[in-house]
Amino acid sequence: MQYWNPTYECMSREEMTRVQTERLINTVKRIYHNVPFFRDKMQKKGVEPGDIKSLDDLKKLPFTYKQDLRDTYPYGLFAVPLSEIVRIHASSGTTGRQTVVGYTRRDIDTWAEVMARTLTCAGASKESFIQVAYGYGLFTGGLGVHYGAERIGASVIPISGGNTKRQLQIMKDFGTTILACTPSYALFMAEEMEEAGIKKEDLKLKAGVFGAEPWSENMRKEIEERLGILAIDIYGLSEVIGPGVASECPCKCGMHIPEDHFIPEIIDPVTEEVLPPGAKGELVFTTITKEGLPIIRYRTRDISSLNYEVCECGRTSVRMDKVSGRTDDMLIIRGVNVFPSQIESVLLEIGETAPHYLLIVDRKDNLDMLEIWVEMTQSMFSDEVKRLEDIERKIRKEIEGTLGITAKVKLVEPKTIERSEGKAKRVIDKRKL
Ligand code: DLL
Repeated sequence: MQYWNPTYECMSREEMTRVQTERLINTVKRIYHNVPFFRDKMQKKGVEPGDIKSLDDLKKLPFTYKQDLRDTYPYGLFAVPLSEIVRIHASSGTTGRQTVVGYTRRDIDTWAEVMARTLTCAGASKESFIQVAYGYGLFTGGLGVHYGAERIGASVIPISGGNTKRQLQIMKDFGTTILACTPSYALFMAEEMEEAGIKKEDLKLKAGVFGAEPWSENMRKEIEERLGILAIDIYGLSEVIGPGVASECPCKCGMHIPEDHFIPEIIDPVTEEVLPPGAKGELVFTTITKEGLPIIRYRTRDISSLNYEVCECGRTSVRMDKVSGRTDDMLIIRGVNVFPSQIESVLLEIGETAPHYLLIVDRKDNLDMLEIWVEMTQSMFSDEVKRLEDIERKIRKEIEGTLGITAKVKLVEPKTIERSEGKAKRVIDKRKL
């Protein structure tokens, strides 16, 4: 098994607790003195830096919300003078102001370190050719993977997202061995590849590091088969650092968190109580080495659980389960909580359609209606109407059986659902309009 930094990745729990405690105490002191917004929050809660003596004291600290970053836009939560900031990123979000994040030189170094661990998990080495098809720019995906890949000494192909034909040409000609992009874009590339007559055997591709959006086990299977690779789930968010917050290893049984930099917790999003290992809830992160924008108990809204058992790969770091949805984009349809990923799972399980779908939620006569558009494959397109109706019925029954909701299923022509080169848009909720 390959590790990037075995000292930390395979550290004993006692030693890790010692490292984390010391770093947490320092972070809280620093943020209390340097960020008035956070000092106010602590004072309102009646907590002082001196109260934080162990990891158990973490729960005494106030939470940080995305709204806090918006309220202090753009630089209000930065903990160093702006002259120390060497990079700024931002996440667009769907509503409200952008969330702005800043990095010091050391933060960029930390980011390269955690991304080097992530890429090593996927088998990357000095010999690898890493095609970075995440977007470069304010989004953290492109540059985050880029710096990690350079840290390893791999050859980086900084192509950014888009222009799929060119992506495939370069993948073939330059001998790309690792692909980095969103899972939906990977699937789109596989589709275009088949159309362009490129076979997976024509490529040197061995693995992919896919993340930035939720995806199911079935989607993984589909990508792995069609591209002939190992597909690894990688997780991250700009507020914590970007990609590099967690990554699967080849065992594919949860994503390892570099705990010497980020402390995770799982809480009940309603009662805000900290939940035990294994319990599903909202993921919360505290950064313990970041300088520019250290963040305490950040509410990610992502739903996951934590597993502290030592992994078969030998890493001792805690693993977070695949993100199963978000507390906020969870759809509630006639009182039933529905995550788009659950519907995706059903569609891929049935496997007769193309893996592209769109959920349209509307309200008619005070009743929620769910319509699922699923794309036909090219071969289905020439099928008899009766067979198509059978497939629609099958999907409807399966959704009803597993999720307990009725939906209208509509098979649409190949290529009608808009493709994304970044994060896929899977839901149109007309009820909000
Ligand atoms: O998406 C960082 C990233 C870039 C991660 C490239 C992985 C690869 P943001 O734009 O701030 O940052 O969006 C963060 O995306 O809170 C999750 O809801 C979602 N997300 C990220 N990775 C995954 C994943 C980047 N592997 C938000 N599975 C997070 C599910 C993910 N959701």
